[in-house]
Amino acid sequence: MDNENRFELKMTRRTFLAGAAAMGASVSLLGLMDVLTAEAASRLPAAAAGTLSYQACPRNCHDTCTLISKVVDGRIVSVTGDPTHPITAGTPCVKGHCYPTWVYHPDRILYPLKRTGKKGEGGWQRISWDEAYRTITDKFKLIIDTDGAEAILPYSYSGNLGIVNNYGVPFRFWNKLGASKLERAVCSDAGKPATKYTYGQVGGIDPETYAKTKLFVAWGVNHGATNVHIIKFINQARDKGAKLVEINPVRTPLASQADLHLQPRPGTDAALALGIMNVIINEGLYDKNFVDNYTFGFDKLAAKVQDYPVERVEEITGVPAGTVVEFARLYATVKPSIIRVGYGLQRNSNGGRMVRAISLLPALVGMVGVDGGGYVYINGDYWAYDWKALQRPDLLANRQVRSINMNEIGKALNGQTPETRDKPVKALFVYNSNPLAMSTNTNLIKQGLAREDLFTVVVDPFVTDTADYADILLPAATFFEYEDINSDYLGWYVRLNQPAIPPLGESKSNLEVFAELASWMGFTDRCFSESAAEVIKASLQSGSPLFAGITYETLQARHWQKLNLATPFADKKFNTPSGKIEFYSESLAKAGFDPVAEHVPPAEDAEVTPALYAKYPLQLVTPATKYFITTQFHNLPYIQEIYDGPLIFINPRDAEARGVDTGDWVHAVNDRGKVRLKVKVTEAVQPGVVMSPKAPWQKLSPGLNNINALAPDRLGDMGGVSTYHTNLVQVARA
Ligand SMILES: Nc1nc2c(c(=O)[nH]1)N[C@H]1C(S)=C(S)[C@@H](COP(=O)(O)OP(=O)(O)OC[C@H]3O[C@@H](n4cnc5c(=O)[nH]c(N)nc54)[C@H](O)[C@@H]3O)O[C@H]1N2
Ligand SMILES: Nc1nc2c(c(=O)[nH]1)N[C@H]1C(S)=C(S)[C@@H](COP(=O)(O)OP(=O)(O)OC[C@H]3O[C@@H](n4cnc5c(=O)[nH]c(N)nc54)[C@H](O)[C@@H]3O)O[C@H]1N2
Ligand SMILES: [Mo]
Repeated sequence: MDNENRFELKMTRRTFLAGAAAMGASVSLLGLMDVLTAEAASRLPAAAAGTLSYQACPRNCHDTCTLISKVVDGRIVSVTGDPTHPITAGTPCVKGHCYPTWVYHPDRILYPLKRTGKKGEGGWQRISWDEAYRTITDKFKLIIDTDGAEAILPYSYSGNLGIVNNYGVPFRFWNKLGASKLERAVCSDAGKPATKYTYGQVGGIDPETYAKTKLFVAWGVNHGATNVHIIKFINQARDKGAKLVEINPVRTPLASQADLHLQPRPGTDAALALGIMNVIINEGLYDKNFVDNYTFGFDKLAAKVQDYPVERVEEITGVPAGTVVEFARLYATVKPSIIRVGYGLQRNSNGGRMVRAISLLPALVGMVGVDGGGYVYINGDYWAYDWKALQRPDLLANRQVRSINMNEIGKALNGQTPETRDKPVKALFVYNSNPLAMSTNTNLIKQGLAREDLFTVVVDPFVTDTADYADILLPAATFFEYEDINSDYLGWYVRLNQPAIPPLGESKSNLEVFAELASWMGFTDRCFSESAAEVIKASLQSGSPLFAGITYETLQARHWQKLNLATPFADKKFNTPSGKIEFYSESLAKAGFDPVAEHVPPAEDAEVTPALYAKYPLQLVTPATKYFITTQFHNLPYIQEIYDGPLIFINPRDAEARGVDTGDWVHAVNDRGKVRLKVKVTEAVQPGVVMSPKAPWQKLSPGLNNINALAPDRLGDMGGVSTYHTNLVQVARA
């Protein structure tokens, strides 16, 4: 069915007309389509034979590539990047190049399976879809009768960011069922409220405008791993003389090329930002006109920064006072400038406070609402979909259901949260996620998943670490096998995802799985029989001006479309209580924070927890690596060939003190767990800080444990966010 949308790039007008009729595309779009496809075709290297179709890479990634796959004799033979897309510009990342081997991986699950061995051991028997659905829905009905629907917990996050298959149809099912809600706060949820207190919205500037800047500040973001397609815009600016500053406890590849690299201790960036503002204000370098007209509470900020003289900032952050002054002067005088804040730093116990402090800087120097200048954290609130049509919250029918924070999944499965103490989770339904590899305190999760009285379903293309604990394992189709749309969370696009091939084996899209589960549950609502195309059409009908001119039909013709959005804040209007950018925020005060900004030390720290620090004196940060997207791709042969991990970066001083050298195996330990890692001695990290990337599979790692066995399940200061990087450990030779 989905395959009707297959589409040949080099089709003739006649074959196109037939195809357009099958797709229901409007004939008035023909002219436009011919022009665009001809342009795309002319720029594709030797793309001649084979059927081409367009995918929107649904991995959780800032870049969100538009891919073009070629099918010969029913098989995908190549995947490349759309050469006409400004961000993708013809090339996927190292992982995108591997997609054919991902789709046709011999380990793909192709049939529904039930577990035959013990939980965690694997051991599978093929069953029919009917048996799988009957087992799941019989169990769900029993649980609903005895414990209520809230005893069922869906667990999903970002394995696939499709609007239909992740954000849409599954929610309809859970709402209808009345299952517990999952608070999906692993990723960026502290930085969002933090930014909103300042600007009244989260959405920031277009990454394509980076090319126009004179100063680019990458603050807690690792472009070389997580934003590779964006580096070209930074380089375009640098070619015209722009300066690059990196602020990161780790010397990333881009930091090693930067004009200036500030290397604060993890969890100290609020103090750093306040120190920078101290210099800018006390030296009179701020934009007085902008501050007077468009900001609120400058006097309070001016008073607050007096607590952060550069000498004290050096003590807290480890950044030399002279470097703080040098950067402050640069930032106040070189314009236009951009601050790009990553998500890594807000995954700290004080991460919301850090983003709040940083977000004040652009306002101080008038870099808001200007072309080539500004602030960007995450642009997800430009996703102006019709969320009600997509997720159908009305199906909950006013039932109040409990909410469980995904960062506490281990505690929840073991009855260690207030919500689950008396009302245990009886069934867990995992899709688009691999919590046993990606979440925190994974030894506790393992203990929960091993519960004999827990019924677990996993839907995934592969037998992941989590899947080993499933009672029923369902084969997920990949995005090359179904239709969807995607949005970037950094770039400003809506993108179509066409199926290239039919689903392999008996695999199914999430849409199909949830629609069929609904039918087995006896749910007769019309929304459970909608096709992907119908869901897409409904989702685009929000009436938002951002989506003006973006329809299912135009996406069929053009594959991606830019949002109808101008420079944010060009009108200098802010959706805050004062209508201005708030240096002082009553809402922040009401939420229990300093109304301006403040540094509080991380929750695991020499000063705050001295006994813990005495045992575990190294701050471990566990950010992204270019080889994986969180847990995905670790199982691909090509990635395994080039993957250099599981590494731990350690400063020469700390290595010497422990008698270890590059290539040695060590254990990183704390009270939560023990992980075996390979040493890389490097000055990329300062003494007292170690780095080991997220998030290999446990079963593909030495010692059958990954770095998240050490990660704390404590929640951050804002938004219930995860705190992976507030993590003290000790390292010793294995
Ligand atoms: N140490 C450490 N750990 C971290 C982080 C960190 O900074 N440090 N970051 C955290 C963050 S920010 C995030 S967002 C999470 C991400 O973690 P997750 O949201 O779990 O994302 P992935 O690992 O990308 O993918 C999860 C699973 O989705 C499956 N999948 C892919 N496509 C489909 C599909 O079409 N259908 C179905 N049913 N399944 C599919 C994949 O095979 C994979 O097993 O990781 C977190 N983990
Ligand atoms: N290749 C690849 N790309 C990815 C992912 C992946 O796993 N691999 N993951 C995807 C996901 S889920 C997300 S959320 C994004 C994340 O995208 P980013 O925000 O770029 O990624 P992270 O790697 O989590 O963290 C970025 C940086 O924050 C730094 N950091 C940690 N603590 C602090 C601190 O206290 N202060 C400062 N200044 N810096 C700090 C780390 O050293 C790291 O270099 O990337 C997405 N893209
Ligand atoms: Mo994320």
